[in-house]
Formats: sequence, structure tokens, C-alpha cells
Amino acid sequence: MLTYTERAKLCSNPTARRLLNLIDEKKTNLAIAVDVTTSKQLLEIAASLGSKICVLKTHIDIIEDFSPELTQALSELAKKYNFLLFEDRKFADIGNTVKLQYGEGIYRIADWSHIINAHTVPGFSIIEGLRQVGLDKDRGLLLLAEMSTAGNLAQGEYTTQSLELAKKYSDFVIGFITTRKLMDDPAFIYFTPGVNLSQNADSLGQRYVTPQTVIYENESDIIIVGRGIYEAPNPLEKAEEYQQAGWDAYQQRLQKNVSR
Ligand code: S5P
Repeated sequence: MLTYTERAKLCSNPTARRLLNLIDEKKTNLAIAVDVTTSKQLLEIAASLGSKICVLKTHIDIIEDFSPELTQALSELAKKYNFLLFEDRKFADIGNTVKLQYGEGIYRIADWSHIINAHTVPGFSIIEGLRQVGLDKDRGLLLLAEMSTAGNLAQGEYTTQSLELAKKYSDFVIGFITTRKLMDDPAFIYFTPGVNLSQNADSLGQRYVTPQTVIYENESDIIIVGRGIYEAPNPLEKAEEYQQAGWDAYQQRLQKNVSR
């Protein structure tokens, strides 16, 4: 098995390279999902946990006091603590519409978010639309090949076809939202949400597994943790715990492959 850094050399997309390199540099495969509703909370978490994470995932449209200063401040923190921003917009429309949603409007996502994601329901045109905006800015796209929720429809042929789309646009598609590793090509990066050390589910269909299951057993690359960290009494301590768990599982996986 290759290390994150070794895989970085195989990526054509600059954001993918940067991400894989910084994971090894910072020894963290932890992405935090900060689903809070004020700028203040978001910036406080970004500043206090920035050194522990490789990616900070936002839902910018849930911030009730949004202003462009927020994304400016987030970008500065991302630079200072060396993490990437991932706006979890889950684009799902026709090419022309997603182009506008990505590049225009209040949020100007393409101007600050290194990584975005999209459902593959519309087919190739959604990728082409996003790519027209993001490729020149060195951005990267994740496809939702699977989801974490109970009863979700992203499986079987849908997942298989999503992988085919990724291969076709591998200059812009850097990986997937998924529960597990899906392909042998080491240039694709797997992000897995639905991670929690103390709960199996929430009350709305979310399903949780542990960092060990995600990174070691399912051979994914990055754990996405939300409430497990930001709702804890001491988020910094929790972030360290998840960082360690994710990193230990990765080290074990390297060993597993060596001894095979
Ligand atoms: O299938 C998915 C895809 C995503 S991106 N399931 C998810 O839970 N997510 C996101 O991961 C979701 O939007 C949320 O921001 C985060 C999980 O948060 P948690 O609080 O349940 O850890």
C-alpha cells in the first residue's frame, strides 16, 4: 500500500496533491464537519481545531449571519493552519445551473472552497458544468458514490456508473464521498462521513462507524466527523482523539499490507 505522500505524486489535480501531502505532514486524516449556524462558532472551531485537521467541511448556507468576510477569514485560517476548505454543497442540477451555483450568487463558492462535491444523478453534464468554473482555479470535485444514511439509493449500478464518470474526468474529480475504498487507482481519494466513536446512529437515519472501521477495514482515506467533535464538552480533546484514532488505523493498514 502506498502512503498518502506517494499517492500525491500520482495525482494530476493540484488540490489532490496538496491534500495528500498535508495529511502526511500534519499526521491527520481527520476532516471536521462544522454544522453550526453562526459565523462566530464556525471561526472559533476553525481556529481552535485547525492544527488537528486536514479538511474543514462547511455547509455555508446554514450560516444565519453570512457575509463575504466569513469566507475571507476562513481562507486565512486555512492558510495559517494548513488545511483545505470543502463546501459540502452537494450540487445536483444541470450543468448550466450548477455553474451559476458554484461561481455566482452570495456565496461565491469557487472563490474560496478548495473542494466541492456533487451527486451524479444528472450524469456527465454536472461535472462538465462545475469543471468549467473550477478547473482553472485548481479546485477539486468529489462525487457522492455512496451515502451514509439508512436506506439511501446510492448503491449498485449507480455507484459503478459514478466511478466511470470519475475516471473520465480525472483531472477535476479527485475522489468520492463513500463508505469505503472503491477502486484500485491510488490517485482517487475516499472521504467517509458517518463516523462516531460513541454512537451508532442519530434519530434521522444517520449511521455511524468508527475510524478503525473506516480507515483500516474499509480502506477509506479520510474520516469526516461532525457532532462527535463539535458537540463534545471539550472539542479540542475530542478532535485529538479522532485524529489519533484515524492515524493509528492508517498506520495499522500500512503494516497490514506490508505483512501480506
Ligand atoms: O452520505 C453522507 C454524505 C455527507 S457529505 N452523509 C453525511 O453525513 N454527510 C455529511 O457529513 C453531512 O452533511 C454532515 O455535514 C456530516 C456528518 O455529520 P455528523 O454530525 O453526523 O458527524
